[in-house]
Amino acid sequence: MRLSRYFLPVLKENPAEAQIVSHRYMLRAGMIKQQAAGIYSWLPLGLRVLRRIEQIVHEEQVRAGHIPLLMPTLQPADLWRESGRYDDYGQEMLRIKDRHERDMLYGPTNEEMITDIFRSHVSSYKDLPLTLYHIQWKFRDELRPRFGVMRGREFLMKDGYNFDVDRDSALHAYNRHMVSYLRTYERMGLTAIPMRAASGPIGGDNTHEFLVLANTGESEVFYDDRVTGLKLGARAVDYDDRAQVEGICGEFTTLYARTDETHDPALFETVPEAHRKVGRGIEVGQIFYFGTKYSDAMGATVVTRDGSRVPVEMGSHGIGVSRLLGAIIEASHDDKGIIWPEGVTPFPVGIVNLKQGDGAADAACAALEKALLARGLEPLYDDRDERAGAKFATMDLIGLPWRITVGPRGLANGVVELTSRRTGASEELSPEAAVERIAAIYAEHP
Ligand code: P5A
Repeated sequence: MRLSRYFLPVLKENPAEAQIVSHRYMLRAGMIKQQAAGIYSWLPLGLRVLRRIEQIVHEEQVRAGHIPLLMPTLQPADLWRESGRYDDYGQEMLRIKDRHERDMLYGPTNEEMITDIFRSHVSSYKDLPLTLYHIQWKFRDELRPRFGVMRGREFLMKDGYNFDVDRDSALHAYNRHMVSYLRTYERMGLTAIPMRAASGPIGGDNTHEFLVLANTGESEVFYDDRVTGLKLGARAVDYDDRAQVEGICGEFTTLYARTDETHDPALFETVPEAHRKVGRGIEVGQIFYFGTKYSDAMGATVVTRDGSRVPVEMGSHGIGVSRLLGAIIEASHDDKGIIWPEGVTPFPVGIVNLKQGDGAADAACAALEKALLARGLEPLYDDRDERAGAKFATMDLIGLPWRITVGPRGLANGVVELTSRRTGASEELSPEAAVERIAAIYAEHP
């Protein structure tokens, strides 16, 4: 992509309404535009990151054996009357009437609708286990929408729902989600700690939230700081292996880590003092096991192996897809701008032409662009007729992890400069070697 033809409306000034760094940088980098409180347009650069995050979420869900579908944003109120939540949900639910005066709502979550799909089509244990998920916009009329996409009213969520014949199988689904989420967040360059939580309006008593530590987080967290060193890494996971998956969950949930809702001061005291930490965190996901709460209320039953009919066991599992952009920026930035982890960056590399209009520099940039594209790596080429300083400032603000700088002086010696946004370290190398290096870096971040 050539910057001269792109739509990247960067702001020079700090927007007054943004209280936290991620919101400020998302506005300044031309990623989002607010259209109403808690409701945003996703401008091209923001959309590219959102799509990367969605892609990683999809890949890890499919790897865990979960199946995508797509449910609508608008739902009939009658489904929610069946579960009793139409009245319970209160003012957070946006209620709408259609032209026939039928009560509708903009879905804040989809437990009822997925249970309705299930009961219409599945009636035997032979079709289980089954986990269906989608990535879809939600609406919650939050009392205090704030911090940009972090607490929006309209926001993008991955929500998945498991259906199992018995409790053991449903707990395996719960564990499978925990492990797939750990991998998902790691691929985005995040450390997200599973913490025992409270279930709120979703229900059930077995639930974990995933928290990214950040001073600007909305939740107070209490933890043994050794949890921050745990990594799933590249280990092979067999999602059908109940013992292995349960073992990994044990590894990540044994050390003390809780939100203020479930904090147990006496138990916390047993953590060695040097490891006892209190901080703040951003909730980027939550998983729930709630058994038969919805299947009982809505009559979703299956025939078991012995011929009896039982309500299906369920859980639901969510990732805050749009919130993740804010969380990643909170975790990865400096005073010049965003620093995208390779896994989610909108473009893998930027090309800065120090002397637009110089024949050799223009040709070298075009050749680099072509060579990178041939490797499936689309660069953002700053081909504007601007000062070098302005080009660097834009690149630093939008946070591409790598930059190739091309100028007549280097080219005379056969070199370009490759710079890491994270460390600021630069090295000179031939254009071909720079392409190889970028390709090698991204081979580790499919
Ligand atoms: C699980 C999936 C649920 O709704 N039902 C379906 C369950 N869980 S949840 O914890 O309420 O939401 C899941 C994740 O969505 C993100 N989230 C938000 N993101 C941006 N703005 C909001 N207002 C908002 N509310 C929830 C969080 O990351 C949460 O973990």
